[in-house]
Amino acid sequence: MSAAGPYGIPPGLKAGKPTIPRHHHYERDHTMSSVEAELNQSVAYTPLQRMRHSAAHVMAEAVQDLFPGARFAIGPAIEDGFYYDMELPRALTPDDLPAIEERMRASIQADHPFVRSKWPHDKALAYFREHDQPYKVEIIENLPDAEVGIYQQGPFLDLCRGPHVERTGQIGPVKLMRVAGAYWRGDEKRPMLQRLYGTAWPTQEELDAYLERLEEARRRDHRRIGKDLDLFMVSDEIGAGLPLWLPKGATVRRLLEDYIVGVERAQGYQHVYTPHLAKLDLYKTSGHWDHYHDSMYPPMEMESGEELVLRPMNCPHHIQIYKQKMRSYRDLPIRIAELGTMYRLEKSGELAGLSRVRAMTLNDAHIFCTPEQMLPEFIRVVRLIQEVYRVMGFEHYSYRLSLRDPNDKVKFVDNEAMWQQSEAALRQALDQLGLDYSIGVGDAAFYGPKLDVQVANVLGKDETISTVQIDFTLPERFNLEYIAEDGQAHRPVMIHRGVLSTMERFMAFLIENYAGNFPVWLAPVQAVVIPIADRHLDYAGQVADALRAAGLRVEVDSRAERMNAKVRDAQLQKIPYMLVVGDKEAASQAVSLRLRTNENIGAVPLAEFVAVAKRLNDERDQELWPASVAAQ
Ligand code: TSB
Ligand code: ZN
Repeated sequence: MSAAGPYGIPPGLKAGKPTIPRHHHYERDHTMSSVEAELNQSVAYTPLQRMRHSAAHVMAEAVQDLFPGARFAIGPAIEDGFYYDMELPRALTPDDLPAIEERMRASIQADHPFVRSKWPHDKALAYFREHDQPYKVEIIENLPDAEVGIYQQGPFLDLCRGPHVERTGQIGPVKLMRVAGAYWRGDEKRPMLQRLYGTAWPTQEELDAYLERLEEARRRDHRRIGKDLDLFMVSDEIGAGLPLWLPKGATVRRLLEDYIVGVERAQGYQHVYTPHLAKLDLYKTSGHWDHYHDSMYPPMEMESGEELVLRPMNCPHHIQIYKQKMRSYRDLPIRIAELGTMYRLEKSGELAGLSRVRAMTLNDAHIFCTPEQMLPEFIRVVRLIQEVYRVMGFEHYSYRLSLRDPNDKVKFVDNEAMWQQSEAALRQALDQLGLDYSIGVGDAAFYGPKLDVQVANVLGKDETISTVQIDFTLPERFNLEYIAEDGQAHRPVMIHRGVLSTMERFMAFLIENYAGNFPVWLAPVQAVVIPIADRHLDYAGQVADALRAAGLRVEVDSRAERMNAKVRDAQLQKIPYMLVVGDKEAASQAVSLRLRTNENIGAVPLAEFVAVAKRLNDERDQELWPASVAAQ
């Protein structure tokens, strides 16, 4: 298994270096786009990055030519391409891109050499001042060196350490992608610049393949599919990161919740409901306020002086339930589960559709157990995760052992012995399971290490779905106890675990994983009955009733549209089954079955269709229709 993702998207396509339109119209700098990074990374450039960095200069040359007075900031190579941040006399639109591209091609055609020189600090300052390039001036002012690097190709001269290709003719096929806003030096208080993104590849085939991958990613993007299939929405009037689940998305969510709650019940979990708010003091005791403060909504002060917070995690609530009674070793393990709603103040630039939100419901549970039970309980959780992934048909995922960063005493509790002990326990469990895993230093929870299950989204970005965490910290902080066989009070261990992740992130991943083609059991509408003429409406109603009686979700398309249009619409909605009914079908109590894949199965007796669809549904089968059930 690998985290490379099921879409053939190379690890290169990462969020933060986006090449796909986003909802936010300004970019946050996640990686190497700071001025310092650009100036320092020259050494690290691969030949491809060097070529792309040269393409950025050629793009700036074209912009300078088309927009006299343009001021340039920085223009690095990034994953899959390059950008340049610029201040222009007017805002660029997508319509501007072809003209800029054309000038770039002319420069590439002209095969200008990239001429490198070193200028004394003063000379460079004077030059860029004279040419009204304040951003370059600011960069030079911050450079300690006595000399600065200058590169010139054709008419364009730039402050740069390089390296570059030798001649513009060595730049492969280029394409400009889009323009976004970006603050100078990533600082909201500095000017907003225009960031023009482009890509360049050694060959046209590679460029085409890249654009095709992007197109496929766009087709699978859960934000787009979520809209097309009416699954969820966001509203400016509600707020960023606060998604609304529409009826169809809510149907899928409820099915997932029913499924996971059933599985958990069978495994001895007890489900609870607890409030989304608690006193701030609770989170001071737990350590959230000290270590997780940045992700918490500010406290609300009551008239009584009491301070309440929206909970960022459910653990302290479940701990109170554990503490409600004196517990004996005979009661353990106690597995308290909840579809627990929680709120995290994620940074606005990091919000992404459903996959990173601020209001979310976690398929959460906390297992309270004896130290001896910890290993077997941990292993049971991992097996549960594997079983759920099998049912979901997930193939591409990987395990990450998430450890603390020993130098970070702010994000992680400072307790050397605790970390040693919990990491050793986790590694022992992983060895016993025989799992391959990577290590994420700094990815632990503040209270303990985790095993995270990682998938890749369509943007190629790695994200965590399931998580299993060993915690010796919170039992200590909340003074948890059980009476052991020796009659003495002992400290239990806590395992925090999420199997489906939050319903939000899970839904985002499901949509992208299936490209919106939910398996039969999860499809919001499983079948649409399509009467050929109005006189078939009665029979269509009977067909729908038969499906509903079998627990299937069905709609009748009684619109005055042509049959083909109805079939096409049902396919666009990715409804698994289209049941066309006319005179023949009505007379023989049959349906003419067409699949969303456009495969035409033909006439199937109604009773048989219902039986097969019900079986696929009830067994949560991934198969759309068994090949063995053909037309009669
Ligand atoms: C498992 N206390 C534990 C719990 O008991 C906990 O909250 N762990 S967590 O912080 O790792 O979050 C659990 C899961 O929620 C993550 O693995 C991730 O899949 C999901 N998640 C975290 N933050 C977000 C977010 N902002 N939007 C959507 N899902 C999120
Ligand atoms: Zn927890």
